[in-house]
Amino acid sequence: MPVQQSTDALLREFEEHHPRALARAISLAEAGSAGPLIRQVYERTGRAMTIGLTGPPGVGKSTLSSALVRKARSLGKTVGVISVDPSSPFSHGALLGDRIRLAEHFLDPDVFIRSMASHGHLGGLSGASADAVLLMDAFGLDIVFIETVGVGQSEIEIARLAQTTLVALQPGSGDSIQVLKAGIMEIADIFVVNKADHPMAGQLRREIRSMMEMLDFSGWVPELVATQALDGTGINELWGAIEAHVAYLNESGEIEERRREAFVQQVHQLVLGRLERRLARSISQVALCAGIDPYAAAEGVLRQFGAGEESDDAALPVGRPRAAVKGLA
Ligand SMILES: Nc1nc2c(ncn2[C@@H]2O[C@H](COP(=O)(O)OP(=O)(O)O)[C@@H](O)[C@H]2O)c(=O)[nH]1
Ligand SMILES: [Mg+2]
Repeated sequence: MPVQQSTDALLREFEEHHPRALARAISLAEAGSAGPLIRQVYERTGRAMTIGLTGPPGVGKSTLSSALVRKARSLGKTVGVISVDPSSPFSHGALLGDRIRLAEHFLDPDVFIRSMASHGHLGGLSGASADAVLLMDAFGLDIVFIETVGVGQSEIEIARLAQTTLVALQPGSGDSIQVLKAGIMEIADIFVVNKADHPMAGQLRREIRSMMEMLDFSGWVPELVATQALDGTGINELWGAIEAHVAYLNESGEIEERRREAFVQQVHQLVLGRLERRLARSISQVALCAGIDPYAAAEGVLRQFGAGEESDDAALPVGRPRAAVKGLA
């Protein structure tokens, strides 16, 4: 089937709200081919509440997701859940755990659960996840949860897709402080101390508070909520904190900033992904030239991209003396 025709058919089903159309659309996103569809549905995005959930494996993120989905459903909201595991593309252990934890929602037609992998998206897994968020949003889901498995750089990127980011930490695990040091502190809108039934829960709360004292917050100061995801203790408080954050974003106008950041990140990844592919081709061609030195090779490659030394000059604003512009640098 020609690509155009299949996109049209998919778009029609998507607009008619067939869950299988959303499922197919997200599979396209994983393969890096959802572009044409996203261009068609993009104007319908920007309505969903997006909530990122990150933290070390085993802290209870999927159990928390499940409890939050239950809460959202009790409020009559339709929900999407995206589980992402950037750290282990070949092991589906964490994703299997996610499916078990979320099992109670599988039969609910208003809950759409999806695990993400990246087969060929230009922007890698976070690019595919960004597409999935847009697709769920355009599909009309009220709330989209994005769960990532770890606390590395790609998790931080993925968390940035969300308007509200929850960082879940586990009492009695020495890695909490490591997590806080790894740049996670800065992305948290809400800290969740899960497994509050654990004897070390109070100590972890104190540790988070004292780490927070070392940072300067302008605007929103992260909330700290204790939960027991298994029996639902603290979930209402957590929901209240999420709503307070969303209200803050709307009242302060920061919501626009967050949207812009997510947009910039997505464009950056798409452009970078495409450039990297072309770059790899150009470099391997240049590398075949016998006797070329690395600087000459780099210059040759950059020239192919219109970014050689001469073309840099050529790109200076017209009508401005070159010397003056150079002096500014
Ligand atoms: N004691 C206790 N165990 C919990 C709690 N929340 C989750 N768990 C358990 O922690 C384990 C890991 O949970 P999971 O949601 O898969 O964590 P994830 O890897 O962060 O998604 C499971 O065995 C859960 O049953 C809690 O509040 N208290
Ligand atoms: Mg999980």
